[in-house]
Amino acid sequence: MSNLATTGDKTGHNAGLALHPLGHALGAEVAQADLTAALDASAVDAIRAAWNENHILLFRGQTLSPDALIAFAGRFGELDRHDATPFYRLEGHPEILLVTNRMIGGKPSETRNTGRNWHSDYSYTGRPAAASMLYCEEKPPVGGDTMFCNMVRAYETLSDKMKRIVDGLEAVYDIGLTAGINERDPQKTAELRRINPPIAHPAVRTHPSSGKKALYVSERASHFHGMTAEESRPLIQFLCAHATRPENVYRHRWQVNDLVLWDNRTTMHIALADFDPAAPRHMLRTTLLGEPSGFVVDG
Ligand SMILES: O=C(O)CCC(=O)C(=O)O
Ligand SMILES: [Fe+2]
Repeated sequence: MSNLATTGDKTGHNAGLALHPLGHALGAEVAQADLTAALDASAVDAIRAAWNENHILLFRGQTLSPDALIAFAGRFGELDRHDATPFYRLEGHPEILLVTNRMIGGKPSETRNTGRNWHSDYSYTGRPAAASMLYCEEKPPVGGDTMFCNMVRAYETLSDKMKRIVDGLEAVYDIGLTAGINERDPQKTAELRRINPPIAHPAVRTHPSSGKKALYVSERASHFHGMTAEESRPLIQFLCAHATRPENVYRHRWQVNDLVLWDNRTTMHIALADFDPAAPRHMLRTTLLGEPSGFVVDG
C-alpha cells in the first residue's frame, strides 16, 4: 500500500491508515493518500474498515478524472448506472451523476438544488444506495457545505420502547418529497415519479458488514406503511429531528479536489443552499448499489 500512508509496519501487514477524526459523531479524514495509484487488496480492505467505523471518509487533494473516480469507486462494490434519475448523468459516463449549478445545454441544471432535505441516496428505489462518493471540482468562495448525521447513534440513543416501535415500522419513500423537485422540468419530474413509485423499506436496517442497527427514516418518507400520513408525520418529524441534532452531525466545508465517501445505510446528508447560486458549484457522484429491499405501495 505504497500509495497510502500507514501507521502500521513498513511491510504493509496489518497496516492502519493515517486517520484523523472529523467529528465526534462521525467522519474521518484519510491523510496522505493518492487514489489515482493502483490500490492493492489490503489498501481496499483498510479503507473499507475505516469507512465502516467512521461512516464517512474524506480524501483531500485528489486529482480524479471521471474514469479514475469510476475505477476507484468500483473497488468497493457494484456501481449504480443511475437509471432511477437518468437525466442527471454525466454524458458518456452513466456511473457518474452530475450535481452542478453550471448551465447545461443553455438551461439551468436540473441538479442545481440536489439534496436540499435530509435523506439517504436512492431511498425511493428498490436498491437504495449502499454508499456514495462525491468529488468536488468547483466550489463557491463561501458555503455550499454538506452536513451528515450518524443513523447508528440516532437509533442507539432512542429509548428502548421507541426502538421497539420503530423496529416494527416500514417507511414509505416518495421521490416527490425530494426538496426542490417542483422547481425542475415538469416533464422530467413526471418521468422520475413514473420510474420511482412510492416504496416501503424497513425503518431500521442492520448493516451487512458491521451488524449494527441504523435508523432508516428521512425527510423523503411520506408515512409509515399501514398508518395514515397524519399519524405518521409527527413520528417522522421527531425521528428526523432526533437524528439531526447538532451533536450527531458533521458539517463538511468543501475544498476543490475533496472526495467524500459516505455510507447511506448508516448516515443521512443534506446539501445546504448557503451560497451564492451565481457562483459555480460542480460535483461528480458515484453510487454503490445496495441490496434489493422494500415493496412498492399504492400510496
Ligand atoms: O451536493 C451535495 O453536497 C450533496 C448532494 C446530494 O445529496 C448527493 O449528491 O447525493
Ligand atoms: Fe444525496
